[in-house]
This record gives sequence, structure tokens and C-alpha cells, in this order.
Amino acid sequence: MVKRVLITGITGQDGSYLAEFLLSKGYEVHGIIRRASTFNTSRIDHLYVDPHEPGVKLFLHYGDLSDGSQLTNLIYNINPSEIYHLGAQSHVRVSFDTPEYTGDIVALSTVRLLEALRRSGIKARFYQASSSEMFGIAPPPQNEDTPFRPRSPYAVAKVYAYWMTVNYRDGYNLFACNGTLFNHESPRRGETFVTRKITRAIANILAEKQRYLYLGNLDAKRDWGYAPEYVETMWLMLQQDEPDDYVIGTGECHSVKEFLEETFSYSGLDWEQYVRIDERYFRPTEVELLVADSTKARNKLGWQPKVTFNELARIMVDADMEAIGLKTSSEGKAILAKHGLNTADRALLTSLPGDGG
Ligand code: NDP
Ligand code: GDR
Repeated sequence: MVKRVLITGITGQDGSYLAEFLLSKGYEVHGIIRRASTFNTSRIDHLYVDPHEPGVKLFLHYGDLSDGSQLTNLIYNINPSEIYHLGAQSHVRVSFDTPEYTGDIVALSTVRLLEALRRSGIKARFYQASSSEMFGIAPPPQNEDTPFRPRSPYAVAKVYAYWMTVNYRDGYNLFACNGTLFNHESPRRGETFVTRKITRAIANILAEKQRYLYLGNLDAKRDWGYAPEYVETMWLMLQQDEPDDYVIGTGECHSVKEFLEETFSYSGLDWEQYVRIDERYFRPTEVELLVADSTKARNKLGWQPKVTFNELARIMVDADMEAIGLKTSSEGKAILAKHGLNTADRALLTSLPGDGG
């Protein structure tokens, strides 16, 4: 029998890679999308087939994470065997401007989905997209036993969702897992997250469409991996005999400044000539240092990331250059081929230039 899955946040970076991965495994994939006045499906357009055609495996449904009754209806009607809850207001800086909305969409959406499962009696396995931001100022390296010290409305909301997932697992015997993922990036990363903001700016600067790149805190350090490798861990967690929580990251950490150095020098540019600091990109409370200890995932899931920091930088720069029609050295594609990863991944071309977020 064909297995059906439901993905919230299917139009996002991770949702689009996960949908690709699950379709390749033969799943029937159902995704929730928001109604918008502009198109918001560019990351999954290449997967979409008109539902009137035979053999269709991807189905999209309108819904919003604030709308519990619609979420319940969808779960009841689709009757999935796995649910991946990836939808979120996922921008940490924006969560300081919209704390109440962030709490509603990031924290309460999880309990809406868990309640729908509990009340309907549907036996779907549940994945919660937890975040390294929950660790906040807890000293690194951070693993499954590290206490949470969240530093933003986003992180606080994710902590609530994390514990609700644990509570429903313990209290109602749901197969529910938290994947605590550290930063993972790609050509499909949202344009206002720092890595993509930098690689897009490089392409724009080379194309003489942008003069300066305005950033905030360059000293923050993150454990950055390659997103397509991370979505596989979500699936692996739901294939285990017992539900559990896992930390996922590379174990390597670099500052924003190092990402600037790596990407600009790869492009033959001196970052200090282009980067300007703008106070509005600083956060009221910052997370300075995140480094994953993923020993448990390595041992139990057998997962090990392949793409390194400098390879990630090259993959992203090349993709953004190609997206606006610049010639590249094709090093990014060679790296993907070397690791046996999909080389056809392209950056999404959105309006230029951009320095938001
Ligand atoms: P994105 O921001 O790229 O995608 C977020 C998704 O959520 C989009 O599909 C978006 O829809 C959808 N969404 C937002 N608000 C609503 C709403 N009110 N109703 C329905 N859908 C909504 O995030 P990522 O793909 O990067 O991340 C996936 C998940 O993993 C998120 O929960 C994030 O917090 C978490 N996470 C991400 C990490 C990372 O490094 N990427 C690390 C750790 C956790 P639309 O396209 O319409 O905006
Ligand atoms: P993060 O990612 O907050 O770690 O959350 P982001 O790329 O936004 O910031 C990383 C670090 O870079 C610093 N920074 C800037 N950030 C942005 N966005 N824009 C800037 O101009 C800028 N200048 C410096 C930030 O201060 C920060 O220290 C991401 C999201 O995907 C979350 O949803 C996810 O949970 C975590 O990763 C793990």
C-alpha cells in the first residue's frame, strides 16, 4: 500500500527538499500551503503535476497553522502515516517584532496538530522541527542532554513545542519525535537568512546591481550544514522502532565573518570593501555560539553529513551566480557530484537587489 505523508511548511526550504526526498521513496505527499495574493510555491513548482493527470503523487491543500479546525480536517481526511511539522514563522530577528504571532504559529500550531492526532485516534508518526536556537546561551557543544536557555520569542516558542511533543509522547503514547536541527542552508534558503543574504549579495555585486551589503552581528558563530542532507534525518527518526529526540549538526562552527571571508574570497572579492554594519539587524538578545554534538544521531540513525563549510559556501555562491546569469567555475556542482548529491539544485530568482532581514 502507498504510504501517505502530510508536510506543513512544504513551500519552505526544508519542506521542498523533504517532499523531493519522500517522493523519491515512493510516498504520496500531501502539503499544506497558505493562500497568498502572490505565488508562494516556487520551491516546489518543479514537483507539481496537475491532479487530473494519472499517477499524481503530490497534493497541495490550503490551510494555515493558526486554523486548528482546518488542520484537524486535513489530518482526518488525508489519514497520513507520517506527519512532518515544518511550518513556522522561522526568522529569529522577526520574532522580536512579532512575538505574539510567532508564539501562535510556532508554539500553538504543534499542540493543534498533536491534539488533532490524539482526538482522531489516527496513528500517524509525528516529527517536530525543533531548533538549536532552543539552546540559546547554553555552553557548547550542545546535545540531547543540554538544558535549554532560549534567547528569542522564536526560541521560547520552539521550547514550548518541543516539550508538548515530549508530553504527548509520554502521556498518550504517540510516536512523536523532536529533531533539534542546527542551521542548515542551501540555494533555496530564504533570502533574509544571513548565508543566503551574503551569497545573493555577492552575485548582485558581481553583476553590478548592488554596491553594499548591510549586516548586523558578524561575530555570531553557527554550526552550518547543507539542508538536503538534513531532511533525510527527519525521515530516519520516524523509521526507528521507538520515538526519540535527536540533535543534528556538523560539529563544526564558524562565525558570520568567516562565511563572508570564505564566500567573498571564492568570488575574488574583498568583503571589507562591500560590507557595512546596520544596527537594525542586531537582535535584542543574541545567541553567540552554537555547536552540535550529534553523537546520538550518528550512532543510532547512522547519519553523517558530507558537505563541509567551505563546500557549502561554494555551492551557494555558484547557485546565486547562475540564477542571475553569471558564469561560474562550476565548483559547486562538482562538489555536489562528488558527494552523490543532486546537482540540478538552483537558487530561486527573486527580485533584486535585497538587503532585508
Ligand atoms: P522556511 O521559513 O523556509 O519555511 C517555513 C514554512 O512555513 C513555509 O512553507 C511557510 O509558508 C510556512 N508557514 C509559515 N507560516 C505559516 C502559517 N501561518 N501557516 C501555514 N504555513 C506557514 O523554514 P525552513 O524550511 O528553513 O525550516 C523548516 C522548519 O525547521 C521551521 O519550523 C524552522 O523553524 C525549523 N528549523 C529550521 C532550521 C534551518 O536552519 N533551516 C534549523 C532548525 C529548525 P510560506 O512559503 O507561505 O511562507
Ligand atoms: P538564525 O539564522 O538566527 O541562526 O536562525 P540567521 O541566518 O537569521 O542568523 C544567523 C546569525 O547571523 C547574524 N547576522 C544576521 N542575520 C540575518 N538574518 N541578517 C543579517 O543581516 C545578519 N547579520 C548578522 C545573526 O545575528 C545570527 O547570529 C536560523 C533559522 O533558520 C531558524 O528558524 C532556525 O531555528 C535556526 O537557524 C537554527
